[in-house]
Amino acid sequence: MHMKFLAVHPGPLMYTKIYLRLEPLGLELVAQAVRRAGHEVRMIDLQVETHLDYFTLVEEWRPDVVAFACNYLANVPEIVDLAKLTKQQLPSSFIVVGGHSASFVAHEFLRHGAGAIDCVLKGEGESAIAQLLLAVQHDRRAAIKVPGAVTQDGDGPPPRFVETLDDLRPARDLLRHRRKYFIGVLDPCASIEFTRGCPWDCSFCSAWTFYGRSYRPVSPDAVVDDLTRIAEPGIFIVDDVAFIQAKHGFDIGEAIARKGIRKQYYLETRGDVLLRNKEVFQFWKTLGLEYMFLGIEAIDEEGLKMHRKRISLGKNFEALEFARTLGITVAINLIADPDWDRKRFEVVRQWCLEIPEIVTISVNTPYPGTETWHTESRKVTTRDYRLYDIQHAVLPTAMPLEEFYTELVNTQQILNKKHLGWAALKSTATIAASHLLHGQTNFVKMLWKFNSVYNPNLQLADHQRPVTYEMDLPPPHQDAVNSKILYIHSAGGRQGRAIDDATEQFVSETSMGTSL
Ligand code: B12
Ligand code: SF4
Repeated sequence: MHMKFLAVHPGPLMYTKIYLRLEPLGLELVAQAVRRAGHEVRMIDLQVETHLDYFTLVEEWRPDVVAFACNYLANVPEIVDLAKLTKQQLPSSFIVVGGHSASFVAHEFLRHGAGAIDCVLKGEGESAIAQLLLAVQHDRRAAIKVPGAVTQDGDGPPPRFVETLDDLRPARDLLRHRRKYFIGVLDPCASIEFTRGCPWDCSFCSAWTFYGRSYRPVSPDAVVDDLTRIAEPGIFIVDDVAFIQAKHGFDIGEAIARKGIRKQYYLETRGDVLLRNKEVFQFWKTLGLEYMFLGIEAIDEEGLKMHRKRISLGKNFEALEFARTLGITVAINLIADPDWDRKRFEVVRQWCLEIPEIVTISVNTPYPGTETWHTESRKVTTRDYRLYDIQHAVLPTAMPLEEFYTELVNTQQILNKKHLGWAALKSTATIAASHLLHGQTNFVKMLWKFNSVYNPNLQLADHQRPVTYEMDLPPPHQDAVNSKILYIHSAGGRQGRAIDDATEQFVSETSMGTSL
């Protein structure tokens, strides 16, 4: 007997309101795994549809299972409230939540749900969802036997990896508003995955703790097969660090060239990977690479060390120099620390003005699932999930909070002055005109939105909102990594902390199925 499965992506975040809006690729994979198991599947993305649309769909279609994707902490309260209202509307429905953040705060989710959330499915969703649905059909209490499941009865076995990333294609056809997804001038834009996981271990990041420091490539054939089904001209490559393995990058590129596929690409990578694999990036420029994001994070050695980026400042600057020679748009990110004073912001502002790149600035935020969540000795000033979006200060600020936000937004304004509004339209006038002609308004609308989204008074007011759901604090644990409490998928083999040259060589040269 088949069931009706409704996959739901929550609403937009502060980030999404200005820079980009992307299709929920992970949820599409989960949806496809469910469809392959013979169930009827629908999907709704609340980044582009309303809560009213959602409740209307629930009322009319009456799904047996509602599955929410939660990659971001800031979405937790919204999902808990939606789950509660859904359970009232459809008491017999089974409600499950999955994704990065859901995996790291699984027990809290169940507690906030007060009975409305039946299960949190940790880890890679496509590996266990069909098994979970079998349990839901026959004996709901058996859900606890599914790998990765956390239910009101306790924790199931640890989550398992999918056997291969090659045999499942995302259910892209289930989204009703595909033209709403964009990043900058790549409008409309689809997303694709070339590899999964990251072998580095930056202290502020949870990519490696989620995937147990494994790193797995998708085969070039599978990538090309997926690409040929994508209608959009823009492609966001979702890999945390693109082209760590030069051979894999070349193989995919050559397969794309052979097929004659022409797209425009966006990717994210590290400075050291860029320098080591220059030819791959040069090759991809010829294939249509348009945008690159480099996680620079700090412009001083001390900052890089604090985030454990395992790269020197000199290398990062060298990487920037090289990126400029590629003739593509380069964006970088810097992490502002709440202890920054006015002088520090001023230094960063000057630096941002001197370089041609787009600079985004985030706020150092200990995030559940990261090492800093356990080791950050400063006490967090709030446990409101909605403020954990790396745009708000959740650690004590050295300056009064109001001044911190004023300085932060003034620094972020550099981006506005350099790259948004009229400045950007001048340099991208032809692109913008062509988008408008094709009815694509996402990019052009975004150019004028900065001031209405980034505003110190609004940031400050966000701290005053009543808080219904508060997250738990972690027990202080200075040795969180070695004790393995951080991992969702268990760490596959790599025990020590150091990434030495030999390991890097290994990561870059092994072509398939690396699991460290
Ligand atoms: C695209 C993206 C974004 C987009 C969001 C677009 C969108 N609509 O989702 C933007 C740019 C807005 C964004 C912002 C941020 N992001 Co982000 N983002 C990504 C990125 C690059 C790709 C996501 C993706 O499509 N992955 C591929 C799919 C296949 O994987 P997936 O979504 O994780 O889905 C799998 C599982 O999570 C699970 N799953 C997912 N949904 C569901 C649902 C159910 C029901 C089930 C059972 C399972 C399940 O199964 C899926 C298949 O295996 C990831 C990195 C990555 N490579 O995953 C980071 C990542 C998810 N982001 C992250 C972070 C930290 C952020 C930021 C906080 C800061 C930042 N680093 O930019 C902000 C959040 C802003 C805010 N206001 O809160 C972290 C993880 C967050 C966490 N919870 O621990 C990641 C892993 C990056 C990283 N290295 O730190 N991000
Ligand atoms: S910040 Fe980038 S390099 Fe560092 S662990 Fe996360 S994904 Fe890997």
